[in-house]
Amino acid sequence: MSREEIRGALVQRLGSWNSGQEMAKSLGISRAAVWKQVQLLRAEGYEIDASRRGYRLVSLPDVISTDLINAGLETKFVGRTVIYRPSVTSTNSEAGRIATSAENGTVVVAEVQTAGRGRMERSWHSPKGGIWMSVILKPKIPPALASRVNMASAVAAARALAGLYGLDVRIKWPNDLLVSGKKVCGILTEIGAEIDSLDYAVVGIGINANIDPSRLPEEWGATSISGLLGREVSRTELVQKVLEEMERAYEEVESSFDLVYVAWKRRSATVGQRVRIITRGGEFEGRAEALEADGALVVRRDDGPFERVLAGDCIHLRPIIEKVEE
Ligand code: BT5
Repeated sequence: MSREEIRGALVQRLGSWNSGQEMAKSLGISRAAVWKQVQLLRAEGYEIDASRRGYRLVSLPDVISTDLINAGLETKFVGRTVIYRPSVTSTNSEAGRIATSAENGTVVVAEVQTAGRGRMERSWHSPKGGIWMSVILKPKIPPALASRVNMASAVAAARALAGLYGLDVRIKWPNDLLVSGKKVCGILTEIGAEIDSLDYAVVGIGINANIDPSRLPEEWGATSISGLLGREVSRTELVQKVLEEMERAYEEVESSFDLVYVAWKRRSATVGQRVRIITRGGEFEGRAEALEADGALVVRRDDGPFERVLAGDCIHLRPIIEKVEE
């Protein structure tokens, strides 16, 4: 336990000196015991200076932990409870199991997922280095408006990536995040509801953070943040930023949904594109014309009519380049 406490004390005062004697006194252990714990933290990748002034944490390793996420998290309720697991089947499944009794804003985050899930029973590749987390939300809205949570989550994740790294993040309908046309983040929202009220939404967010993009199959059209930036990023900082943006967007959903809707439309990668739409009812091609407030994509079909699509898959096609007559 004392290693956790020493880590917590150093993380809170990152970059500042902490007297070994005072640490020992406040934890009720010997100075030699403090030294031993510092050695163990160094072995975990924490860069810690030691001098006569005591100990100073210089940099954090790229590990995810509850106390690292909590230190400096500027939210009121999202992420106030963080459940960290080194390995799970799926953070969405784990969160779904506890959702009814959990506090609004509880987060489940894992280092790896052994059976990560995409939409429509597809699988989601979740190796070490990414961010795989689920946020339990309990908005006071009817189930018919649940798509708003989905929109807000895509907007929040996009704002986080744009805000931290200056990336031009676009939302491919319904809610994949693309940078330079490649997918860096996928979102899977699952809900528990009665007929007239939403009990909870579990928002699963997967971000390819520090993952070598050459290890992602070509046909996925995917990349990672480290691949785009040419350097690794702090996953702790990214998790915190996503949680802060989730809280902001969630509050907008309850008070001024228009802000979310406008941001969602503004970042669209899909409107204006030629698309192939695949729904349970069949497939068609056309031009994506608009996004509506209920989350629907409006497509002008090649065979004539406009169609509102509420659920399904969307593939961006290459534009048809018409031949200019000589
Ligand atoms: C999604 O599904 O994009 C939603 C992914 C949600 C993942 C998070 S991680 C935390 C939480 N816990 C879970 O179990 N899930 C959520 P979809 O649009 O269906 O995309 C799935 C498809 O993307 C797959 O069929 C692959 O083609 C591709 N894919 C799989 N892993 C990928 C990855 N890491 N990066 C990019 N593409 C991937």
